[in-house]
Amino acid sequence: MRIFDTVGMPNPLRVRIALAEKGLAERVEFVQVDLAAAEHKQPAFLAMNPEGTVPVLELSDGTYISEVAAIVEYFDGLDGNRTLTGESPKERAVIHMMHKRAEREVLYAMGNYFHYGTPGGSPTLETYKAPHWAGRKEWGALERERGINGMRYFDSVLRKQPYVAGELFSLADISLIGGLMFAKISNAEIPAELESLTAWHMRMLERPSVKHPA
Ligand SMILES: N[C@@H](CCC(=O)N[C@@H](CS)C(=O)NCC(=O)O)C(=O)O
Repeated sequence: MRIFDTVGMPNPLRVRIALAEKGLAERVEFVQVDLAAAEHKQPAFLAMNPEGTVPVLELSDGTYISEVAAIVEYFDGLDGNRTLTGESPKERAVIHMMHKRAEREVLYAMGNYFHYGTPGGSPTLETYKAPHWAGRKEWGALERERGINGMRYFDSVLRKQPYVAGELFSLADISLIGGLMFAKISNAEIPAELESLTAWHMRMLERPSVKHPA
């Protein structure tokens, strides 16, 4: 299996954390994609993933799987022990819901802030991100606010339970970790009063799969 990936970016990191959690790093070869040069917006890459984003998983039969959640779902099912995406219908549904909230309210919000409200990745990459749109900076700033509100929501969740989806670490935690990484590279730190979110984040940063992702 191959993963088209860019080291240091939050979405590929989510898959690398999942691989470390599952002990599957050895089964995967990583192929680096140059985001700064917009390699992922060229026809050869778009044929694998029309969204033009990393990561993309290539299976040995030529199937391409994009979307972090779909890739994690695949790896989590390989050993018949779904530790990241849940076993029972209820576990699977709650993890899916909380993962979507983390993705939408923090990761995508802060990702939009990064691309539209800050200088972003590189001038070449940002050419693909509507550079001439007059309202881009204002929208980026609104997305930052949305991301901070998302942090407030997760602080309230983590006041009551140890992990984002309940009692166990899951894909939902991985997605929130990715969101906070986007916040960090955009200089949108967690507000100091969000103590439960901050404590959870410190704990996550010490977790072996997060400290040493694949
Ligand atoms: N929905 C996608 C998002 C992937 C994504 O946005 N990846 C970023 C890297 S962190 C990317 O490729 N950005 C380049 C761009 O948007 O042009 C997923 O879950 O895999």
